Amino acid sequence: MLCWLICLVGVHFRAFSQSTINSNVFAAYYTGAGPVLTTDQRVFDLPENATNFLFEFDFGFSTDEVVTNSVVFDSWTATLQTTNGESTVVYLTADVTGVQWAPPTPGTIPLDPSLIFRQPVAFPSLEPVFAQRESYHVSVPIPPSFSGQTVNFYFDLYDNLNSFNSVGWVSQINVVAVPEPASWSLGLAALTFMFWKRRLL
Ligand SMILES: [Ca+2]
Repeated sequence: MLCWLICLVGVHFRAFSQSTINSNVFAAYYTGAGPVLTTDQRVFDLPENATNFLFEFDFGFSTDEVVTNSVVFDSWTATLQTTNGESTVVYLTADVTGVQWAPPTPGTIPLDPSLIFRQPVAFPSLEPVFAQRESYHVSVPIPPSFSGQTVNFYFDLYDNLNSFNSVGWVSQINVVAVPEPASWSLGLAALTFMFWKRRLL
């Protein structure tokens, strides 16, 4: 896995962006189409205070592969990189073994996996249906070195070219402000009131 991530990060300047649906809203990519690597690429101009913002999106991965020794599995990997290539962070990679959050990758910015908010969501209706599937709503932090930079947000589908296929998908990707503690408190107060009122009814 580690070797594969290093190769993947290094190949981005040559990656070909190809969307099968609509890369700006929802895109799904399937193995078996020929290329070893298929990339969803989205460009963002980040503000100077990028650490005050998060990337927010849904993603999922599904596969017919099974866990086998000595096999590099099909995978679906999210990476953020400045257009000058100086800063890179790997947010996650998913394969038949599950999701690795912020996998340590040489040459990239380390990220504490606990800083990635993730919540399971329903898998969309995609054909064909594969044996194993997982999907999440995710918010990821933006490291300081990305402030004021033009960046590429990549989702890469690696195809190991065996007979077992996979699909990776990603929703619209939004840049959202980090919630203020005050708004969290207000939201919590509103929820508390709502549940308290519901118990009285
Ligand atoms: Ca495969």
